Amino acid sequence: MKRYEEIGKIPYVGPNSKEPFGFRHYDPDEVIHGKKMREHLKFALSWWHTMNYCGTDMFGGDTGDKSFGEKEAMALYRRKADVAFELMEKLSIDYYCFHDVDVAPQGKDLAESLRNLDEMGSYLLKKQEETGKRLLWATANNFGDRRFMAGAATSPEKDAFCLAAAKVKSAIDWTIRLGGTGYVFWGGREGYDTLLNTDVALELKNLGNFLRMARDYGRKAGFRGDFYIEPKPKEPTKHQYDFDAATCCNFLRKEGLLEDFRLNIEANHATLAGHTFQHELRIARVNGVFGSIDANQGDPLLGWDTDQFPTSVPECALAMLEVLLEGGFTNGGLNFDAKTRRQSNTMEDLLLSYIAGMDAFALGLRIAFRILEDGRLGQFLEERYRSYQEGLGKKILEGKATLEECADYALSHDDFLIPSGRQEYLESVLNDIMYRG
Ligand code: XUL
Ligand code: CO
Repeated sequence: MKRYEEIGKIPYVGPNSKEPFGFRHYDPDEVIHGKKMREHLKFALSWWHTMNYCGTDMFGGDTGDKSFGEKEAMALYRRKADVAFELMEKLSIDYYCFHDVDVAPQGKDLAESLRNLDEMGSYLLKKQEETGKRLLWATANNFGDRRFMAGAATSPEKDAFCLAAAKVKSAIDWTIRLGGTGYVFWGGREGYDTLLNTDVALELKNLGNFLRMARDYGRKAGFRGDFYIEPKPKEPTKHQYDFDAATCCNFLRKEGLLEDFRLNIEANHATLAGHTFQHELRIARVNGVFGSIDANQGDPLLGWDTDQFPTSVPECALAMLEVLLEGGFTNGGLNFDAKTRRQSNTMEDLLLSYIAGMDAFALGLRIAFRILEDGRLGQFLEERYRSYQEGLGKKILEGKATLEECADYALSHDDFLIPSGRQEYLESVLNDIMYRG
């Protein structure tokens, strides 16, 4: 196999090729239904996993090396930025996402950390101008530092709340300067491990206060993109406040934040919550808050957030179907919140993992279009709910019928059969469309 240094731009090689450093399904400039694949998919590189994660786990340290031979902190972060943009170029990825601490080293105090972020932010801006790559979204890491051990916005200590505010303020500033179209709040340690030491009402109130402050600041500073919260049920805390899409919708509605906030749905977070990825996307969609995707997959046999590169084609296809039914991405995109396995510890593995994930989603996109073109699944749904298309059914659906009216109707229509749901048939239709023998 070729070495990283010998690999240039990854070409589209088509489905029959065996070239490991080639795309079998992602042909970035191919136009499908009026849009280039790269515009349908809006792939983004996740800085934290890609540029910083070196394979460490609970039982052992790094297995990889992302120091690129640099010793001094700022030089190292500049070098990481060069490599990140080089990777995006090689992989035909147009966007990236980062936490403040991913792109700039921590200083001896907050002021120095913010100065480092300013310096690196300017460097990223220069790289963007040189390459045409863009920021999809940024966020602040308000969970790693020990001062956030009891949460950030939901910490029992207001100093932690304010430290988080300072970090979010400058991360929003840099989102604006870098032209990012999203700003993410993943709950980090916003949750609890035991009610014996937790005032849930106060913490939730402050979470709302925090998000409102951030929204007000961002809008005042000129941010026109979407704010996102990212549902996750557990890990690191036993009970994360942003459990799943439905919980997040309730919270946003209660706090009056639905105008400005949408959801960033992550596949592995969905399965940790006992849902499918498609379910979470659907719940976000039907509540009008679908925003962006953190693409990855979990392992059904492991009960934690393994953040694997997504390679399950059926899952990617059904996720892309939701995206297409939504009319495509607007401000959001597909961020690979995914890391290479501990044993996949080389730069070549980084390329191979992105290729695997991007190809799975590209194939998913192609299949999703085929599902729509085929029409059988759509027709079945239409037929199944036909009784709501006219007469009393239509009135019910429009919210215009009364309980008395329905009760009267039932008196002369209580002898009816529900048609079969045909689940197995529909699953075989999906197989027909996906696998063409
Ligand atoms: C953690 C996670 C985060 C967010 C950004 O599980 O998904 O990386 O996406 O903070
Ligand atoms: Co995520």
